[in-house]
Amino acid sequence: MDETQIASLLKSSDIFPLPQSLKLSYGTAGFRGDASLLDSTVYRVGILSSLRSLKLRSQTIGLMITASHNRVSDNGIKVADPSGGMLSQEWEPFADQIANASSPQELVALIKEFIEREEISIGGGEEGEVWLGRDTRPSGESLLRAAEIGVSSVSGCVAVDKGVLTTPQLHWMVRAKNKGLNATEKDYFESLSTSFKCLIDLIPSSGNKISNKLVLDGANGVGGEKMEELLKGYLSNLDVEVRNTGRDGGVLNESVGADFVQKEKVVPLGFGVNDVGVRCASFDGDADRLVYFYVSSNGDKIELLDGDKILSLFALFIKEQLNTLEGKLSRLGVVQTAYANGASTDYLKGLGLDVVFAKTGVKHLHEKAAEFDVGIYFEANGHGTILFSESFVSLLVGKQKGMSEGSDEFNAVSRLVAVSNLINQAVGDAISGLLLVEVILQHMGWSVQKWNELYKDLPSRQVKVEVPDRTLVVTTSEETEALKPLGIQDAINGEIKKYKRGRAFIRPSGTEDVVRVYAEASTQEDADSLGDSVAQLVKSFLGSG
Ligand code: G16
Repeated sequence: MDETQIASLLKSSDIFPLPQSLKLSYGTAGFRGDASLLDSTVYRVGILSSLRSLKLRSQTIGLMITASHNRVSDNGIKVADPSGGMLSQEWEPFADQIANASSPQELVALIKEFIEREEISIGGGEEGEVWLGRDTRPSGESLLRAAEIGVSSVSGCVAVDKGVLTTPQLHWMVRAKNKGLNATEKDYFESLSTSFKCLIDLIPSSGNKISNKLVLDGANGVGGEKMEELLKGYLSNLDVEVRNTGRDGGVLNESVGADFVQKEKVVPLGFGVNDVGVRCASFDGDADRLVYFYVSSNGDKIELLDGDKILSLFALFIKEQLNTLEGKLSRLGVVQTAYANGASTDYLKGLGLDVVFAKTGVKHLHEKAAEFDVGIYFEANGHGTILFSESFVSLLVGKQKGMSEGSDEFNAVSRLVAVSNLINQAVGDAISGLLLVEVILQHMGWSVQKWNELYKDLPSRQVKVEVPDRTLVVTTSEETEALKPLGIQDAINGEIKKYKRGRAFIRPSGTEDVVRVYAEASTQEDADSLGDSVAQLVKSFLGSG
């Protein structure tokens, strides 16, 4: 790194001093916090993204300004690697270090040491490119400017502002760009709508017809807006009414959206007694999570179809197509986390599927799903997708050439290839997930109620506990047991034993300043009581926040 580069970094980092006593951690999905404190963090992640692009031979990196399901006054950053997946976990410690560097001099020293270790060359004609996107948070625009300054403070690197996008759109575009494909937002919409129409055309004419009507809760965020664009420009025949678009004064994620609906299991704002029985869906604030629900008879309760149910529907459909093909061509596997409802895991195992578990965070699930030819992963909160290995898709396309057109086998291959184009291969995507759910329900001739009957969820409860220091909770790799504070797991086990089909665990959130408690039991009363007593244990071991 030459003197000009050092001077440029010192100068630009002077504009964005680290707020006093701010301690940041990369967390489950990037940095998050109160938006007013994040200028320096976003600027520094801009630098990191440029270095990553230089390291990976000028491939494009994505940087998304969003705090997803968190409140509107928060913001954050997610980084997309060239594959469209999350930033390699190997770079997270460096992200933590630079985000917490207390002075421009320390920041430059850390960068110097890192680029030497990683053999990244700056200033010798190498070029880097970072695509920036943001959600609809009011703080997004100025944070995006900080990111731009960070990116361009590294010699040879440019930032390209892609405007307001959903997180999965940016990941999709980055992936497409690095594969040499068309990578605009229009290409994204065209790819989704073409593969969706192809799947609709492949629906057997003999099946049940179901109501097309869907009501979508857009969380007052970017997802509702983008869904409307898709409907207007590409899929005008789809009967989707979008509510909570943010245009009518509603606040992002406040009593609306996938996180609210899934955690609280209540009707979001804007929905009620007039929607009883209708198929409804919710996106989260940056549209990477999707859940379905329907309002039950009294108008204030919902039946929730969470990520586990979406996973089960997808698994069933994919398995049906694979079974139609002659010979065993692929390894199909599913990935869940400790939050997966026990009944869903039993159901999936009952289908004869390989079920594996990963730590919370799509970066962990994605990695495991990529080990299969077709890997389906979902978190109960609605974040997930289906990964198709490229070699498997090529094998399918090759085999299809020898099949007679219109045969069951031929159609099964066409469906699998269309699904691989419809469902976002980069990351969980509420829009593409919704389109796939819709087409599978049409294919099966199933109402949302019929889909819900695949299995009955065990009653569960989630509690957030505010404590002075959540990092004191340390768990095993699958997060099912707490190793620290010492003694807490024995106390939790003591509570679990009191309930039939009792299961509970605690873990520190990686996106909010809370310890999360999950409890499950054979009745709702028991799940509530187990959740409350474990929350009490957390308070007594860690103190109240
Ligand atoms: C992010 C991650 C998800 C994770 C969620 C909650 O979601 O992408 O994989 O499940 O945070 O994480 P935690 O329990 O650690 O707070 P999002 O939609 O907020 O980006």
